Order: sequence, then C-alpha cells, then structure tokens
Amino acid sequence: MTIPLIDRLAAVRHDWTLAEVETLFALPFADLLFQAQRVHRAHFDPNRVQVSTLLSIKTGGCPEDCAYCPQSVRYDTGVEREALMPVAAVAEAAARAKAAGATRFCMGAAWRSPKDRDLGNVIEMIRVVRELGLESCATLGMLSASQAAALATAGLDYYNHNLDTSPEFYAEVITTRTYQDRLDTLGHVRDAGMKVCCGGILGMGESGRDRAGLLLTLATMPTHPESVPINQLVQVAGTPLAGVEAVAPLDFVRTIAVARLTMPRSHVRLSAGRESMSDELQALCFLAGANSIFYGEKLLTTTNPDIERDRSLFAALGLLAEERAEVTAELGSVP
Ligand code: SAM
Ligand code: DTB
Ligand code: SF4
Repeated sequence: MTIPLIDRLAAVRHDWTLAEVETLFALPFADLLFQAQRVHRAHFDPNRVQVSTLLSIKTGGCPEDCAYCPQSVRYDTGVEREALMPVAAVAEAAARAKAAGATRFCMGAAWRSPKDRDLGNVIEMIRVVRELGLESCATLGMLSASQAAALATAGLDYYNHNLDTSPEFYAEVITTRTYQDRLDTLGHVRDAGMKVCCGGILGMGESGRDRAGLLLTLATMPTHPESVPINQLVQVAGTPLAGVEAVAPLDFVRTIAVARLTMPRSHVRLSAGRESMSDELQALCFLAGANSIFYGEKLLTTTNPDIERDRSLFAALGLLAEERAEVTAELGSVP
C-alpha cells in the first residue's frame, strides 16, 4: 500500500512528482501551514533565523537579458556601470555587516560569468570576509568546473546561482543562457564541495504550475540546496517586467510552505521584496517555514527594510538571529 503524502512529509525525499507538489500547493491554507510547521519544527528551532547581508561588488553593465534585472546593459534603469570594488571597501562593508549582526556576507557581481583575471580579486575578498569570522557567499554568474574548484579552495562557503523559475517559463524571462547552463554551474559548485544557494523569483507572470516546477526541480536534486532563496520580484522601471501583476501574497506564503515541505533541511530564505511586505505577511512567511533573510538596507541595487525595522520585527515575533555555523573553528587554516 502506498503511504499517503501527508504521512511521508517528515522524511527528506528526492523523488517528488509534479502531481505531489501541486497537491501540496492546493491544500487548504491552514492544513498547508500546519504541515509546514510540523516539518520545520522537526528540523529547526522555529524561532531562529539565519541572517545574511548582500553587497554588490560589481554593479551594472551586465550583457545578459534577464527581464527582471536592473543591472542588464539592455535596459534603461538608471543603474550606472561600476568597476569591481576594491578589496578594502569590501572588507569595510563586511565589518559593518558583522557589527550589525549578520553571520553571512554575500557578494554579487553583474557578470554573465567571471573572467579568470577577476577571480584573484574575488578570492582575496573571500579571504577578508572569512577572516572577520563571517560565512562567505558569492554570486558571480556561470562558473566552469575549474573556477568552482578555485573558489572552493579559497574557502568560499556558499555559491548562489538561481534557477529563477520553471524550465518551461525560463525562456520567457532570459534568452541569453539556458536552464541547462544554470544546472551545469550548479553541478560544478556541488562537485567542488561548496554549499549551494539556489532559488527563484515569484511575480514574473509565471503560473502556479511554474512555481511548482521550480520547487520540483530543486527538490529532486540529488542533494537539496542548503539555502533556497524565494524572491518576490522587485519591479524596477525600465525592465521588461516592470508593471507585471504582482504575486498574490497568500500564494507567496504557499510557495514558502511548499519549499519547506519538499526540502525539509534547507534554509528557506524570505529574500528580495520584503520592503513592500507588511510585518504580518512576513510573519506568515516565517510560520510557513522561512528561516533566513537578507539583512541591511540594501539588496544589490534596490532597497531592503532598514535594520531598525527588522530589529523591531524580530522583537515582536520573538525571533533570534541564528548563530553562525562551523566556520570559526576552521579560520586558522585560511591561507
Ligand atoms: N549575475 C549573476 C547571476 O545572474 O547569476 C549574479 C547576480 S544576479 C543579480 C542574482 C540573482 O538576483 C538573480 O538570479 C535573480 O534571482 C535575483 N534578482 C535580480 N534582480 C531581481 C529583482 N528585480 N527582483 C528579485 N530578484 C532579483
Ligand atoms: C537572491 O536570491 N536574491 C538576491 C541574491 N540572491 C543575490 C538578489 C536580489 C536582487 C534584487 C534586485 C537588486 O537589488 O538589484
Ligand atoms: Fe546579469 Fe545576473 Fe542581472 Fe541577469 S540577473 S542581468 S546575469 S546581473
């Protein structure tokens, strides 16, 4: 006899089907949140939230055509092209993030893929971030196997590379690289031994099936991404997706809950888009199993809630920032 879906929820599975994921999305809201809570509490302290701060180390002028992105050279968004930041400026920003309470520092670059000559500078940035006792994360675009190996050797803890949406909807959003390109980079990151941060964006005009398709792709990976950012599109004037109908708030919460249920041990990050969310909506996201946020007044080029607002939200909900994981003990071995 097959075990009913609900009874199988506590286990970490990699054999999800689209029908099962869609069944979870269609549960009555209270049942979905109850199950998500059950699974969340089986694997995490529900009152702890992991806190990451972002920095754009190389802004604008990107050759790609991602329809959501203010940094593409193809769209007139007012984002100016800047050179790669000096390492000392990155060190200062990382120190400020640590002092404000972040445990992970995520460096983003508006590249299709890094040039080998840039990688040396990024490796130096990883070193200073880790020396501060922060976990390091980078998102630099597509990587070759040897670039992934070089970043892993430098001590990079996480690599962020989002699938953004379902395989079927992807070509509506990006034409300059394929879904398979993204999967190949994720494979190189895994093979190099780094932790994977991979998620998507809601509110790009995708269907409910596309949201299920994104989560299905993530949840059927041989190892689930350790970090799953769920972004709400930040609409930026000048991008093709400015003016698209926003995702319904309760559908956003449902997506968080289904991510929690299908990837029970992953950190699910309530990512971009929090600035336009009420405290109540964010609270529902935490109840649905979100346990990570971006913290600090800026994402990459757009704004995020300021630190005071997040401190009072955490206080109102009795949430605490998660202590940082295991990296401190290893710091002595960083060259
Ligand atoms: N260029 C690299 C890449 O695309 O992989 C790294 C930086 S890129 C800005 C990182 C991620 O930010 C994208 O994959 C996308 O998921 C997210 N992102 C970009 N613009 C966004 C927006 N307007 N709203 C929400 N998320 C966005
Ligand atoms: C992720 O999933 N979201 C972040 C991070 N990973 C790199 C980026 C959000 C960017 C929002 C638009 C901007 O600020 O430019
Ligand atoms: Fe470039 Fe990344 Fe923006 Fe796409 S999402 S345009 S690759 S910076």
